[in-house]
Amino acid sequence: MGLFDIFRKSTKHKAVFLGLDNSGKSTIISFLQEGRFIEHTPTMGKKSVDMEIGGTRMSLFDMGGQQDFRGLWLGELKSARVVTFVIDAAAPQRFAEAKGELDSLLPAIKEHKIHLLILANKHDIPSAVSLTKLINELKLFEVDNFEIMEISAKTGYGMADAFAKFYSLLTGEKVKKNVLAKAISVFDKGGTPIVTTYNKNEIERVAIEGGFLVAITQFSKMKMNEDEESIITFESEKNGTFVVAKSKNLIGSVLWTTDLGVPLEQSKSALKEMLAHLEANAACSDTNSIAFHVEHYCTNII
Ligand SMILES: Nc1nc2c(ncn2[C@@H]2O[C@H](COP(=O)(O)OP(=O)(O)OP(=O)(O)O)[C@@H](O)[C@H]2O)c(=O)[nH]1
Ligand SMILES: [Mg+2]
Repeated sequence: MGLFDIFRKSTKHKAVFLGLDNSGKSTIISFLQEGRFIEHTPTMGKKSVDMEIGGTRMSLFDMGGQQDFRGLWLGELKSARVVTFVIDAAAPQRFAEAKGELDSLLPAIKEHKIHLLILANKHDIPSAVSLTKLINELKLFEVDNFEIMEISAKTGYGMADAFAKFYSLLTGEKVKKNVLAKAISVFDKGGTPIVTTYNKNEIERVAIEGGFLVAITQFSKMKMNEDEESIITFESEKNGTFVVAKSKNLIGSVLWTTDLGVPLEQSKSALKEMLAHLEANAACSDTNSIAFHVEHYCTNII
């Protein structure tokens, strides 16, 4: 190992992902890397994943959560800046066990001045408990200094906010999630609206809804091959730029404006990624399922 390697090592930030087996640690890490849900088998022992974002190198340690591997946790924790402790919010029968494991980590977390981020995962499951209930049931008010967020590594709910928080804790740099659209609307392939979601500050609801309809109507009139990858923009003087794209079963549209501060290209990719996510995860013939998945995924875009 040369001097340069030592230098590079010292600038790499380490985070350790802990929590019971089946809580979703590996799924969260792969969502952070790929921006989509990937199914995993249980982690045997530990796995480390390197990521580089904006020139910052990060090592994420994905620790196996099964009883046999929990003895490895403390050894990795000491050199970490952040511990992400994942809890399956839809498994209340395992809350006591999760709390027991968390409590056993707290002295080392305190001693080494490690940031603690608790992720209440599986928010997509209807029986998942609320954050307030989780805090009460796990008596988290007894823990000093931690952050807690609600996410779903399956639908993407809250993932961009969780990543922004994670990155800030890990690097000390303040980052904010990029808002990539003012509004999002999804239609079936025949052009019937299914769901429209607005940026919470948005007041021009009616005008925007009208704008989406105009854009979709124009889009539908265009002659395109069934499997042609098409993404088209429509300028609206009043609202901004409507980007429209289709996937196999759906048509999606986002409203982009210059004041978002992100390039149009980024909003276009976000739209394409959202459609791919919906095709893979939602039951495309069921409008309720599409609406549910759009609402969840949109927390990453608006
Ligand atoms: N519904 C739902 N399922 C999820 C979510 N996150 C993970 N899962 C599922 O939960 C199971 C366990 O996920 P993993 O990421 O392998 O869990 P883990 O914490 O890494 O488990 P170990 O490696 O054994 O410690 C998998 O079947 C995932 O698909 C989520 O947000 N919602
Ligand atoms: Mg795992």
